Amino acid sequence: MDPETAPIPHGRLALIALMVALIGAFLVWRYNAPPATAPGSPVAPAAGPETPSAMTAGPTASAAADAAGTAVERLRPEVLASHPHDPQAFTQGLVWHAGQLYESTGLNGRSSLRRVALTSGEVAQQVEVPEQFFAEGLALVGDRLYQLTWQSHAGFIYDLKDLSPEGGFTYDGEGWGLCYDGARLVRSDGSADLIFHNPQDFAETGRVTVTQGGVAQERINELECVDDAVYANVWQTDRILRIDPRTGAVTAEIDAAGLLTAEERAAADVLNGIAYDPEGQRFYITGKLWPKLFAVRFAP
Ligand SMILES: [Ca+2]
Repeated sequence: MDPETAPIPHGRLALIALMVALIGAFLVWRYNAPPATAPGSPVAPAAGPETPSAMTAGPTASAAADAAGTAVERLRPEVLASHPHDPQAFTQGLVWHAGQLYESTGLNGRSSLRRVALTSGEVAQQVEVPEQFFAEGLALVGDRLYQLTWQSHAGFIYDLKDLSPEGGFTYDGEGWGLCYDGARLVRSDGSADLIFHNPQDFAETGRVTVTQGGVAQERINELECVDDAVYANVWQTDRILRIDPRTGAVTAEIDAAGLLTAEERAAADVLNGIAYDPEGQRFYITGKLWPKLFAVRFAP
């Protein structure tokens, strides 16, 4: 007789049946137990490339606040018009004032401050920044323009009307974006922080970490202060965040992908540059080496 078909003794059959029943009961108990972390928890968002350190972040008070009702609006730019933009301008700062744009461009040897005609994109006036500096964010305080530099811990001040130099200031850390909220200058440094400065002496007066769902949002770049909010480009992404600067919480996320054609995109660098026109109630957005600048509204 083939050993595989030999009859199993009755007692052994009962033992096997008991073991199968016990294993089955264990499996039913194990897989019906609630998991340690509920799926869809606000502390486990999809990670973007800009949030490498955020993957290990645990639940925080702001995550609870977000879950409690600080909904993040999802917005898209609604294009009102597009205008030419100098494709050689490595845009690092953008400001609208009285119908003209003021632009800070980066790269060593190519850094500048410009006054730019809005609709034609023509550079009406340009001041070169010494080549040892890599110019960054730009903000208007009264009738003076403040310009950051990337890693030189130094900034420049210019007269708004003729872009003549008016001195400078120093600061710790890197300079990325800059805006003025009417009382404070707000700086980004490539981290997830917004850093506040007194415009009189550029002394640091405080800082807040930008978070979305409790997760720190790294690589905050060009900034624009609008009413009680701060808008920020996130470096190397098409995301623009609207931030509550009192708490650092992101209140809206704008997906600005798709503004350039694939052909335009191939020759351009990343989205960077936000200015706000309160009279026309519109934003102007562009990017590093972008051939176009867009007048937009942010809409659902
Ligand atoms: Ca700006």
